[in-house]
Amino acid sequence: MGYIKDHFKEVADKQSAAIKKLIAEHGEISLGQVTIAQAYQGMRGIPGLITETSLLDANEGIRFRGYSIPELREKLPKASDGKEPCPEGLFYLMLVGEIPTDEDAGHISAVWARRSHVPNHVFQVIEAFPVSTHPMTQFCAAVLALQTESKFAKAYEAGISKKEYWDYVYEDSMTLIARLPRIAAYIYRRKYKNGEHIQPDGMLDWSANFAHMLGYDDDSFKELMRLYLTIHADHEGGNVSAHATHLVGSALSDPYLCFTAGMTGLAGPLHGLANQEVIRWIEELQKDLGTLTPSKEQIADYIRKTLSEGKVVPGYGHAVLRKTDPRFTAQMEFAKVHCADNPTVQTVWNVYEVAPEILESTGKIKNPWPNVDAHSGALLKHYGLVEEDFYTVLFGVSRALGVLASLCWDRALGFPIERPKSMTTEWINNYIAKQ
Ligand code: AMX
Repeated sequence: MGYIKDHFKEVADKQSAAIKKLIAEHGEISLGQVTIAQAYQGMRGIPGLITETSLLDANEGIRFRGYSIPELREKLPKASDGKEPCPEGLFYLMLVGEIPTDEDAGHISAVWARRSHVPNHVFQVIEAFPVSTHPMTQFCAAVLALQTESKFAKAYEAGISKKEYWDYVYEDSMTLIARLPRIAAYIYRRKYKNGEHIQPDGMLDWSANFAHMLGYDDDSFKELMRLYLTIHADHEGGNVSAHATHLVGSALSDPYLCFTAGMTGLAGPLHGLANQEVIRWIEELQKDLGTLTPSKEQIADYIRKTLSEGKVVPGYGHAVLRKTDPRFTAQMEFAKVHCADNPTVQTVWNVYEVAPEILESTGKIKNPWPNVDAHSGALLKHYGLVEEDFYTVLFGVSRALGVLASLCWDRALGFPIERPKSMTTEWINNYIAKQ
């Protein structure tokens, strides 16, 4: 375990010193101005957060430590039987900023396998919910229940130095990530498979073991999980799940509490729940038109109908992105190789052909292109994982990698409690009057 943690500390200490110097020398440089409109409209475009793990370019999409998704698919270590990147390698990259060797990624895989045992009371908490409870609610509650295991919370109570925070946050993050697949699979098998649970296989990598515990042992589904859990991991710092995790962490809440906050945000339909919404929208479209492969004209009419009912077309639009999401493209490429004949996949592609023009023509949608959620449901359905209520949990398991790597950085860099200034509309009116 030691060498990756030591290496992280080495890299973080260097960065911390560089940041101190940067603030001392350039701290007064303005990053831009904040307008009244931005304060009312979701703080869009206000540069106010530092997140080291990834950076989003409005046109190119996400880059993790400078690497685009196609580059990650090429450069990150693969499982011995696979071609897709392993999320273990992406976690290493986000944490230390370097592409890992096979050995580094294998090491993380082994640590996660070793720490994957979930204490019994967590299952009891899950079992206390009616089976009908949404999987994201069960997931958030289970992560919260796991908080009893927090080394950071115990160490803080015992009175540790600020300099040691990062160490315990790192340990908690590694343990939490290790346990998430088992928790998620438990919720899945409880809700949809009569509680017939599947024991973990310690010989498999993190994603393949997750696929196995869910009940899908097909090699190409394991590959899909590796890709899925890699591309959903991080999307810089301002999105709801990343920002919520970071914000709660700034109060020195432990990683379990922080990640729960991130996940309750991911559960919203404008964020992570969109993957569930997309596939429902597509299936309703297929049902309404009585065919699995409606024509482009029929799809266009259906999109117009959705808009006229005052609803969003799920899977389209983004607060920052202004082009097709490369995470959509990566899934499309995967589908072309593994399931190009699937009618729902083809319908996703046909929606892609017609939706942008129609959305653009409304004149108000800033980004008419598909985001990550526009494709994932069709792929999961293809492999038989048909229970779309569960899709956001898959997203959440992946998102842990980015937000927890970032949380390690937050504590290693000694970031303070976050507390932006808020105003009342009365204050704004007085301010305008004084101009
Ligand atoms: N369908 C219909 N209308 C849309 C739309 C869509 N896909 N995307 C944006 N709009 C509308 C907005 O509702 C808003 O309308 P209003 O002025 O009447 O309130 C207007 O266009 C301007 O919005 P915007 O600036 O383009 O978007 P935003 O930054 O406010 O919101 C997002 C971004 C993602 C919430 C929005 O595009 C949306 O609701 N998309 C559908 C849901 C979705 O796919 N979410 C997943 C995003 C990725 C993720 O986090 N997983």
